[in-house]
Amino acid sequence: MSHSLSINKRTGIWDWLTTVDHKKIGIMYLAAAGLFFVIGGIEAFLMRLQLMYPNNDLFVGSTFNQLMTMHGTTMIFFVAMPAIFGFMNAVVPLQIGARDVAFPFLNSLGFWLFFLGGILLNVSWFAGGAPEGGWTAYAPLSSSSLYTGTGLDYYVLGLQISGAGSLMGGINFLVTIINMRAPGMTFMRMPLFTWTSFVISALILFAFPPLTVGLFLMFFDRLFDANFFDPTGGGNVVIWEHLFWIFGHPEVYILVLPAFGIFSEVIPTFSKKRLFGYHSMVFATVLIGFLGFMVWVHHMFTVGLGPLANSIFAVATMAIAVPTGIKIFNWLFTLWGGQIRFTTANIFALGFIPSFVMGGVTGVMLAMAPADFQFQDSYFVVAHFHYVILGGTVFGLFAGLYYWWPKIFGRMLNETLGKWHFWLFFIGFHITFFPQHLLGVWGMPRRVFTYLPNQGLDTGNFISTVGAFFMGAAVIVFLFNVIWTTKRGERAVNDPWDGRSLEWSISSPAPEYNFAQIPQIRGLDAYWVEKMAGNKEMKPSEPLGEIHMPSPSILPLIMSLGLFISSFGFIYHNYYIAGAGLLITFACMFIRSIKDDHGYHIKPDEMSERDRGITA
Ligand code: HEM
Ligand SMILES: [Cu+2]
Repeated sequence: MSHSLSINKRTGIWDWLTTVDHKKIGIMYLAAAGLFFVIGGIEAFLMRLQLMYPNNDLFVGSTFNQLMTMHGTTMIFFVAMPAIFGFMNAVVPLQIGARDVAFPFLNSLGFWLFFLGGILLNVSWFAGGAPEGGWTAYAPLSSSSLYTGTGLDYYVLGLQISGAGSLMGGINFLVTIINMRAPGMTFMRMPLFTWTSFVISALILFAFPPLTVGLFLMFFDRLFDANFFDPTGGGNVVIWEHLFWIFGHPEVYILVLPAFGIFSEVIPTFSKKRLFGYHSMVFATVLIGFLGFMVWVHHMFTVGLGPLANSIFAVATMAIAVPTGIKIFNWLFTLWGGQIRFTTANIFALGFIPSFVMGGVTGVMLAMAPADFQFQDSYFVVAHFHYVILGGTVFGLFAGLYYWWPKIFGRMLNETLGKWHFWLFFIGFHITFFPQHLLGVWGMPRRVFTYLPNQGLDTGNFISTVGAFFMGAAVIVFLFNVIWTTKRGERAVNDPWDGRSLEWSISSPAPEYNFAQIPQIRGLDAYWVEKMAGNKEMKPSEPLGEIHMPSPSILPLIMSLGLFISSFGFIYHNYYIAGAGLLITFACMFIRSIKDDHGYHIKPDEMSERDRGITA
């Protein structure tokens, strides 16, 4: 509308609801992931309580199935995904020397879609029961309304809405990383976390559409009695499995590659060495990303696709061990001879290595198709995937939190509490999940709510639940650390860890425009290069001038609310509400299209002296 140059300063809650600042959106992603982590963690804990003793009757039948489904779905879609987006938002623009992401408005929209999708899914608890088809929602458990009330409708629409948000986020980061790197920041000078973010953004671009299509078909099956997957109407359950795993397998790499990126930042920093084999790390990342799309059928060995298909996918799966092995050795060689500092971030990285390697080994075991006929749907599988997603992704997320917390929040997390957190978590993790390998081979099936006494499963299950107590304690220590730090934590300097990449060259937390002057990049480990040349700061690539900023907007939230409301209309077959919700969303899109918004400018005298480089 107007070409106003006034600064739209907003404060308090309104600021958070309307912000398009990638750093604030990053914090909101992290906070939301934290909230869902607590919910998903409680669900896990309740399941373990039920399984602590044979013939227990705490949460049985449908209740257990709901806990299991919601735990898995929550952890994957509403904890690991948003936490990764949180770090990407908080870190990637800083690492490439950019002032923002390519599409700030879209970034905010992506967050609100994810968040309201997660809320929608959790509403199901209070609306007649959560979904109970497992996080994979296999048909016909999921496609026919005969089976599970409205729970699965919440699943379908919750994932659809949040999936749209993830797709937008992925596209945004692809464009940001391709287009917005500072002068001199070639692809081969990008920090590894940015590299992994780039690769997983591409994976999101290709992996989420199959899920979207699958969910739409399931939506039609459930709400309009179509028969895509429901065999009673001539549908085909295997098609759903293909669509799901064409998304689902790359998804596990979407979750773990950024963790690899985090370790590739943390280990060199705390070894005071450059990352060993940078080029091979980049190559391995791209190769893993590519192979991630070639192996989805290893989730379907027992479907009956035949020995030829199974063999091809088995070999392709095992091939991924090669680039992954390259990465593991590069981390070890980075540590070798380094001046290692055992900070909390670094011990999470070090603890990750053996844990993840074990998950990798059981992965290769599962990849042998004939062996998989035995392991299939046993607790061995539960042990395997927790070793990779917890030992990989979650360890990575915690390492990243301790590493970047000062940059994100301007305060240092307490290291003593951090160490307590690590040891309780690490020990608890192995106590919980190691016995599950054995339980699996001893015959305990996956997704069961009880077992009989004296069949050799009692001790293993008991130990496993004891481990869960340790992990619960660890998370409480961490939450306490967060609260304590926010109140009285030590203030962070710009570069508390003697870091190597660009984000450490600016103040903690970063000013809203990130860089008063976009820096000139002269090599890999851009900031380290300057430090070694005796410089305290990056060399600017441009004179100090006005900085253009995007305006905040409430539209992304309202747009997402429209879809949220409309979902209830679909779930309860009230098409007035469904239509009204969609109308809200389309109206927002219309307003966004016709409104002429040029953002605003920050003038040099509005920047703090420190960020302008006036005081050293
Ligand atoms: C905090 C400790 C955790 C404990 C104690 C725990 C425990 C469990 C249990 C008991 C099950 C049910 C297994 C079954 O009956 O088949 C389960 C399933 C699952 N968990 Fe966890 N879990 C934890 C953390 C995580 C994390 C961090 C993730 C992912 C980021 C995760 C992802 C999953 C998935 C995807 C399933 C499968 C659900 C399904 O089959 O629908 N879990 N977990
Ligand atoms: Cu897979």
